[in-house]
Amino acid sequence: MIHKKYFELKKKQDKLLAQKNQIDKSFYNGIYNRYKNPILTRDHIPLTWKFDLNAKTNPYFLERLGVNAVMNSGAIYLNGKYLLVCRVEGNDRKSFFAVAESPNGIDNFRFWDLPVVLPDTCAEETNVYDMRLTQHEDGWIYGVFCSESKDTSTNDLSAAIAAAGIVRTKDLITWERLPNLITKNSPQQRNVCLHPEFVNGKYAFYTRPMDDFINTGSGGGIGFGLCDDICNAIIDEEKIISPRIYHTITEAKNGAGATPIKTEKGWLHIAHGVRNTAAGLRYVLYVFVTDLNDPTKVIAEPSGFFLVPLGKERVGDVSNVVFSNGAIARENGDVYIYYASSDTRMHVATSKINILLDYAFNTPKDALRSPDCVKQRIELIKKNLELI
Ligand code: M1P
Repeated sequence: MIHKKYFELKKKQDKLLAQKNQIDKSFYNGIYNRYKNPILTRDHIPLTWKFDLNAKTNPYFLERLGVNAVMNSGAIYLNGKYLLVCRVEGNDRKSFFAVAESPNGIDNFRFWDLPVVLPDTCAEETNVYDMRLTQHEDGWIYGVFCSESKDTSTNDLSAAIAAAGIVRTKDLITWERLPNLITKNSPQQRNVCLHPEFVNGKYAFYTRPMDDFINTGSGGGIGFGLCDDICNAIIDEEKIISPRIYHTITEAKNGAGATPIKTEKGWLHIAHGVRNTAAGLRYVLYVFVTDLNDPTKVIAEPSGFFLVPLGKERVGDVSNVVFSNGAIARENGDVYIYYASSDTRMHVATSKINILLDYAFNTPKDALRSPDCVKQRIELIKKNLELI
């Protein structure tokens, strides 16, 4: 017999899942819309994933397997649905992937009945998270994610090794696991993303070389590398295309975010940059565009951040963080940018390709020094004063 508390909680959850989302009109920058509600939180997790519903075996209706957070989600538009492959983190700190779908990309996200089951091919793998989905021109949908294992070469209990795991699928239901990416010159990798097209006949990856699990060390930024065989992916050489720069939003580290979007003017990237503060690391999103024929060549680099945590978004398990590893661009030019706030919940921001390109190409570049930045601003103000 099902415990009666289930029906009470289910009614409450159904109401939450059916809630319409609305543009938050208190925010305006002309570049994108923010929305009033997060699109996915731990309260959206099906009750069947957390409770034993049976009144006999769970007479007090206790949560048996709690869920802590829903965050960093890959995104794809498939068969008329907006699909997110979410990072769901259990109370046990282990993450797993789960697909949530929405009819319109901004609300009514519902998880599929069961979480994703990836082939368990790596005995030492302890945690998996942050999948980037790429609809590749070879016909497969690839998922590239962080595969984390314990670093057994040291006595430090927290030491870990991050590698890029690779899976592929046609339907997000059945997944084939391929060997992890090997980057010959980088001991660790996180935030790796597969480019949607072949480059010089090869598979192309955006990488994030790291010496260490947390600190990138000599890792200079977002890298780019080619490999011949996706079933045995080895990158001999990585070229840094979006470097870390002193006193900018990428000073501490940065990483590829959503799979780049192909536009008539170039590949549009939504990445994350990290700086250090007295209150800890601050993660923001930024944008750059690369050449259609040479994805290693940056052709637009607006200064500063694109999107930052605001209001309630600023607080969570890892506060002062926004992180995106998925966006959907529709044929009509609509863009849905999925981002997590403070490693706790998922949100959407919406824009249009032409607006994002205008932002990317017409926002001045970071002038890198206060005297030059103020000159940029005075130039803008003077032009405006002539108009008023
Ligand atoms: O806690 C913030 C983010 O930290 C990591 O990102 P990065 O490798 O750039 O530091 C990731 O673990 C990410 O999941 C997390 O959101």
